[in-house]
Amino acid sequence: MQLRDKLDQDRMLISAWSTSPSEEMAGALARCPFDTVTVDMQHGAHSESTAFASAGAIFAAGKPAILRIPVGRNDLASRALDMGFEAVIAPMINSVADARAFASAMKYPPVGERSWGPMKALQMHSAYSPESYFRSANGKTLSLAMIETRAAFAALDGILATDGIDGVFVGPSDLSISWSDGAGVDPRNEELQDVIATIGSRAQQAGKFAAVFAVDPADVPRFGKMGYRLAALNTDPGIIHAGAAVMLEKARG
Ligand code: 3PY
Ligand code: MG
Repeated sequence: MQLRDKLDQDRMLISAWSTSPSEEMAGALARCPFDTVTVDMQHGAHSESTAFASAGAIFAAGKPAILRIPVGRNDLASRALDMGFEAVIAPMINSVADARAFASAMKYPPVGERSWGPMKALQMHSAYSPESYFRSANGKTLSLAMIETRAAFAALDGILATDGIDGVFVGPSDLSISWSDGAGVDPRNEELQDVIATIGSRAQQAGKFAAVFAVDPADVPRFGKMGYRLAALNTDPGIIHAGAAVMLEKARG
């Protein structure tokens, strides 16, 4: 099932977060019971080649793949869709103009200016003909604009109203830096919770999806109550550390 269809089922989806430049590791994450895997090219160590190979490994495990592009790399957003990623997260979307440029790379005309060439995506999703892929791509692919600064929060309604933007993705670490005017980084700061809740409810009102990076998995049910439909959990090293801690505690009695 495609990511868009899973999101339409109205339950909280959980994504793993792949930072290690390894398709084997991305495939291993996809074989865990996550709903999807996000490959991070902004802060993760992925190159284009490891990211694109990871999309194939994630797809082979029966899961949809999401790519986070580096700041402003809208060329990679179109390319990610061609390579079979079903959603793209764009960091630091701080204005309606940023949102429009991102949406334009993600959607075919008349919504945007995505150029034709989804050869790998067509191989992966073999139920599509070129014509049926073209007709459904704008509706099935997801453009998620990151809200992670005060400027983005101020522009939120305009970003949500932008044609071709399917949802927002909250980055609580950068948001905490911006909110404190650079005083520190504290993604679980109490003061931010109201801001995160407001973003969730405004996205719902606008008929768009809200997603968030969850530093602590214990926060995910609360995000669900705020209207969020997708939460990304920690990074692959974090997941290995957490698993190792559980195993070692058992082994050492
Ligand atoms: C942030 O919290 O700033 C993020 O970008 C999450 O990955
Ligand atoms: Mg960030």
